[in-house]
Amino acid sequence: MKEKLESIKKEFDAEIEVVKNLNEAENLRVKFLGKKGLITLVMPMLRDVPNDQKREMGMLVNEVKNHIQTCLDEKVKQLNEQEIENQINNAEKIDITLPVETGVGSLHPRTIIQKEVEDVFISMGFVVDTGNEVETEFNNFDAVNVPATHPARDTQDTFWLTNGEVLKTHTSAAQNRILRKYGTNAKVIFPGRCFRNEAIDAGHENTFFQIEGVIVNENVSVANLIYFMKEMLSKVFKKEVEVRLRPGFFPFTEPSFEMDVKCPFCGGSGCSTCGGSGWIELCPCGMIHPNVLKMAGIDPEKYSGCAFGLGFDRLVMIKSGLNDIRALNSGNLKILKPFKLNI
Ligand code: FA5
Repeated sequence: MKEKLESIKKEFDAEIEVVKNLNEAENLRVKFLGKKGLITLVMPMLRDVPNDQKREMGMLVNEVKNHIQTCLDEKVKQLNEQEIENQINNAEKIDITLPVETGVGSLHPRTIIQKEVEDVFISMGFVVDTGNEVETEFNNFDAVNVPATHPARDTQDTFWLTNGEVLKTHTSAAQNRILRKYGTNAKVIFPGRCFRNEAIDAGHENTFFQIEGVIVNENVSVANLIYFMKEMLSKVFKKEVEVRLRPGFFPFTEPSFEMDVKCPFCGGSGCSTCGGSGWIELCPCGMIHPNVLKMAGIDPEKYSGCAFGLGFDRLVMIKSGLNDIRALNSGNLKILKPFKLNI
């Protein structure tokens, strides 16, 4: 029996050396330790061993069995590690030289141009602030001289919340808060999203953007308004532009104007961007109404101010050549991603 055990051990030692994978290791385990394996088959021989040698032979069987089990465990461990190594090095290696569709995004046209406009204002000494999207009825209407009975309310119908607040219809809704915050030395712009109950078409959205600005100090006049607007538009259109003022009406400015810019594309001769008129209407503006200053705690006898708005989507469309405002809120990457500035 001893010889038999030694020959099994020898056979096992030779075969384990050439095992190349987990499958072969399992076959070896079955061959030597399985129910009908060589070690199991040798056990009945113990019966014929003389009693005084039984203990020694029993220990030898266990020794060979343990040897086989330990060698197999070690082999399986090695093969598993090798398998992981192979996966890392070969099969699952990432080839960084392959061209990959990364899906990297780009800034929305609005964001690009908003940053551009803000930078221009900052360079002229303005502070950039912001307004709320949900506003009180007072701030959106009453504080800018549009009391409940004023017909101007009808032109800016909006989405009313059940608590009586509104989705702001214009950036002017922040005027009262901004004027209170910056007081008699205000030089602030405040861009923001606005909402109106609109019949939507290529030029009108229910959700759109405006950029508004106010300047308050002693002796602020229309000249300041024209200077800053002209400077801003010249920088945005990257050329010296001509502007003109037409009379306008806003309850919160007196006098009120519409500022047009001479079409930077055709130079005033008429093209599709300016609709053939040679001028583009861009900035509603005016001198801040004394009532609005008073409601913000500023003495209109001593201080004056001007305010201007910018239909921001309009500017984005002009600069990007988009002819439908709805594309801006669409999330349609085919339109928005290849966006390039015309100017
Ligand atoms: C106002 O909203 C005033 N608050 C602007 C203002 C500010 C005047 C400060 C004086 C002093 P108006 O309703 O005209 O004004 O809107 C201003 C601009 O916002 C428009 O010229 C237009 O470019 C843009 N706008 C208005 N409604 C929409 C809409 N439904 N969709 C897209 N743009 C709009």
